[in-house]
Amino acid sequence: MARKKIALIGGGQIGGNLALLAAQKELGDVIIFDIPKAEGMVKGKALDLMQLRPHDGYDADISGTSNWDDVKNADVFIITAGIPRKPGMNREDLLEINLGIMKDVAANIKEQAPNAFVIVISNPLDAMVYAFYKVSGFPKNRVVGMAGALDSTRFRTFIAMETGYSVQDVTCMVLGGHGDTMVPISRLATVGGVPVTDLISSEQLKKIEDRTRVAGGEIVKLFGNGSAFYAPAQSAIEMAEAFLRDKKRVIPCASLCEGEFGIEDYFIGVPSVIGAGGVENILEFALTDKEQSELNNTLKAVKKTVAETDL
Ligand code: A3D
Repeated sequence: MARKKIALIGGGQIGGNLALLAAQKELGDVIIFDIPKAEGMVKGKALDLMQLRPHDGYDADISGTSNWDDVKNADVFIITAGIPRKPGMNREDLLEINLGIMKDVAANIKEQAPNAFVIVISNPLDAMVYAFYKVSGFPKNRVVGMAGALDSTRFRTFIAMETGYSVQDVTCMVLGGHGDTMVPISRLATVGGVPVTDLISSEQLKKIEDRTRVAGGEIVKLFGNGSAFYAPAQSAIEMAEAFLRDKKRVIPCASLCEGEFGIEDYFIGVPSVIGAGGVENILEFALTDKEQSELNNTLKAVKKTVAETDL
């Protein structure tokens, strides 16, 4: 069977790590695409990664390019094209520049690979995935945003750090937009099936929720120039793997809601089933009044940014 083709649009910090993880997981051949100015950089990264392969013995091909023809008929696209935050910036501050880039990228992907599954990472996430959807005209099941996967692993991490138990046994989800209004659903968080609410105090839990909401900003501040890239890359690779291996994973992702959770026609973080059909389903469940009102609040923030796209 021919190997699958994974196209990474944007070969910066996240793009480079996506390439490494995709190759190590043997998801398929990897093409790192970037603008002509960065062509040498992505060709160099690709060559470096090719030379890492003998250690693990995998045969995936990794290449760098700035020619759209090279990503023709790729199975999966992961888009990180754009600029990241600097300290003091909101994700929304990136809108103007990244929207222009996303429109260009969407038009090119539509032309080169009209049947691909597309994962958007560029920020402001909920507006960027919406923009891709509108410009490409792709069906909703083949367009998804990576955010909830990352926000949930951040929440998991902080719960594990606070309780001292294995991060592997922590399950939880964060819904809503990828911004400070995101909604960690603490009520359903567990450690090995035991409710977290029975393990730590509500004050401790509140601190963890608050840290989760600004976890991206905490890293931006430490870096001084740029944003997180290791965990974001792994989060997106899990989504790509779920699609390529038809795993039916249930991952919080920015999916197009058409009535689910009372949300109409917006991409926002909801539990999504990812398999060979792309986003195959959204798992709706009963929220408490407080959770629903928090979700309505985060939707307001998403609507505001989406309105600024004029799409
Ligand atoms: P960075 O290392 O700057 O890489 C971005 C790359 O995009 C650069 O190599 C650019 O040259 C390239 N690029 C710019 N314009 C184009 C274009 N038209 N076509 C192709 N490539 C282009 O940034 P990064 O990798 O750290 O972050 C990438 C994006 O992801 C940013 O917008 C971040 O804000 C966002 N991000 C999102 C999350 C989420 O959880 C949603 C987390 C972390 C970062």
